[in-house]
Amino acid sequence: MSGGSARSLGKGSAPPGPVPEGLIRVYSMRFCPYAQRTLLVLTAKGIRHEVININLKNKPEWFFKKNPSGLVPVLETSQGQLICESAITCEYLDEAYPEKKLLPGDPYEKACQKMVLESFSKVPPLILRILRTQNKEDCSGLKEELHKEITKLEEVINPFSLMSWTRWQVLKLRSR
Ligand SMILES: N[C@@H](CCC(=O)N[C@@H](CS)C(=O)NCC(=O)O)C(=O)O
Repeated sequence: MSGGSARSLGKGSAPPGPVPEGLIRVYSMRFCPYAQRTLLVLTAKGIRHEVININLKNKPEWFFKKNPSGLVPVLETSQGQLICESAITCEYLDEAYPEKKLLPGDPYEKACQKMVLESFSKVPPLILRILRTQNKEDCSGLKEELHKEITKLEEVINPFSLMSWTRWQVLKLRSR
């Protein structure tokens, strides 16, 4: 992997060249939880990739050709194919690099994993909304909602991995 900690490209920057053969590129932003999904899958599967960070507050003009909605993550292959939406990038990577499968083959098991992912998708925006809310009283409903979502997830995910991290984040938010 290369470029993960590189400076972000913004307006006025030169568009990057074609993706070298044997690599896949991910347009990312260092603190984006959605881009982290794609990066986690790339890492878990040992896929050779390069990262280009995008300055989301001052997006390069050329980035809209990669994804007209202007959102990261986006994957680009050496054939110039573009794939966006984090869940779709993850599934694409799992299918395009089948040596080490992450999603189960059984359709029901696969559907279950997608349901968990869909449920978890409610968590990052809630955390962001809480962090952005200045007035602590306004936050209580959001915190309650977050707690409810995490409790649901705890029933299906190993409590010693992702959930223990998320729980720790919630405890920190509660003590604010
Ligand atoms: N549904 C999208 C959400 C991606 C998303 O919201 N990315 C944020 C960064 S965390 C972004 O690109 N924001 C730029 C903008 O809103 O203009 C996905 O799952 O990929």
